[in-house]
Amino acid sequence: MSNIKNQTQDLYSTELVQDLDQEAAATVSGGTLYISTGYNGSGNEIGLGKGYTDIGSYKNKVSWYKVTGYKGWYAYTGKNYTGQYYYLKPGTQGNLGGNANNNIESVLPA
Ligand SMILES: [Ca+2]
Repeated sequence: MSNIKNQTQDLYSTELVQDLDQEAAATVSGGTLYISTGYNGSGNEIGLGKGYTDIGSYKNKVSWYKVTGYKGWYAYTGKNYTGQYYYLKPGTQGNLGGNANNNIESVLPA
């Protein structure tokens, strides 16, 4: 539904990933941030493999996240990695509460 989703799918379908050695491939595939517009992964969901200065149609709608792999992510209340930010620890998932809920506009791998 968005450019973000198309870019993420391209990242994982590209032959370049298949050419990487296993360790590098694990790094690529392990750095995904999943976000959804509803609590507990409900609503629209997307997986992001890199930072976005503007999360497009998900902007100010994200209510849940999941971080796979070993890298954390920063979620910002403003575009271009500005405003208040939250550190999302690797291997965790949860609903966003308080000021974070429906307030994220950009995301960046740690
Ligand atoms: Ca929401």
